[in-house]
Amino acid sequence: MRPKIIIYFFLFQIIIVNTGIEALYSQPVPGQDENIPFLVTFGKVGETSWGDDDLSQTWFFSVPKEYNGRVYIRVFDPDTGGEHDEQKGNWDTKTLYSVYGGRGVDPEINEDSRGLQPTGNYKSGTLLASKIFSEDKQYDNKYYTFGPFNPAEGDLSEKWGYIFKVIADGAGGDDGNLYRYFLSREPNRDVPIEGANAFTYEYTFRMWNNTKSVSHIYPYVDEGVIYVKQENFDWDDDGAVVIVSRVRKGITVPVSNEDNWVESRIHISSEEINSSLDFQFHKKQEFLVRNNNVVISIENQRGDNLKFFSAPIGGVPIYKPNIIVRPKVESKQ
Ligand SMILES: [Ca+2]
Ligand SMILES: [Ca+2]
Ligand SMILES: [Ca+2]
Ligand SMILES: [Ca+2]
Repeated sequence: MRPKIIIYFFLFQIIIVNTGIEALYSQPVPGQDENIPFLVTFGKVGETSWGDDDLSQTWFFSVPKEYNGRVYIRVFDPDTGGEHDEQKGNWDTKTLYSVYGGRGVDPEINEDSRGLQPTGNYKSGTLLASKIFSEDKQYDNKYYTFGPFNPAEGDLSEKWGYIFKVIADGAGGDDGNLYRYFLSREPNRDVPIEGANAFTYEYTFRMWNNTKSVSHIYPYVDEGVIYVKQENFDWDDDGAVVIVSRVRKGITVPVSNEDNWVESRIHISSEEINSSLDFQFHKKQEFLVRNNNVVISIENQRGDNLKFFSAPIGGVPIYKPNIIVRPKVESKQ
């Protein structure tokens, strides 16, 4: 390459990074802007005081209608044992991962499908693949890959494209299974699908064991939202949860301590409609709260749950001080 061409090439790369375009290409779960090390699901007889309220976690992967390649759903460290996981007594946790497609998956049509509680018809759709993992050296600190799937095996939504649902259920034992997902176009590598995304309605995750770390999740605020109710579980009184948006510099919300839910209402201003909020999880500075697992969900005034996207819609919201609004908080503990 001649020097001039090289300069143009690097300028182009800088533009891509600065505009956040790369976010559209990534489907790691947790997402790359979230700074969350792992998802967590405990075994069937896990104690909720360890940080998982319902021993089940549901995620959705959306693939654009235009994509006609293969789809793989990769799970990193699907086993419970060895590295990454949270031990209680012997390693005895079993986790059932199930992948669903077809009609009935779309959570905007079928509320049970959202998997807020592992009850009712939350396993709606057609089972495409499933596998149970226990302590297993073969998959410790390694990937297991579901697929290939044809995009058309997902549930077609006009808005989101083809939707696949993945449920991790605690099927036995009391240890915590920590894991991650990646939606890939290849079976043995993480290769993102352009325009794909992932979302959940109830996020159960592990915080870093580092007092300096800040984790984020990005709920999307749709038309017609007046206020939202956030609910967080088992935060271990670990510092502060702060909400930032393009018109909100940062407000703290009431947080839970041990094995309890705490909720509060946050009024939404019109400038926050059609954008993502940034829920920031700032760890306690005075001492390290270790192995903190936490659950969060958010619903609007109609009781409809907001989606948390791994690649935030509209990008990571940045506070812009030139827009003046006065958000107020009503807490209801
Ligand atoms: Ca492991
Ligand atoms: Ca155990
Ligand atoms: Ca694991
Ligand atoms: Ca916790």
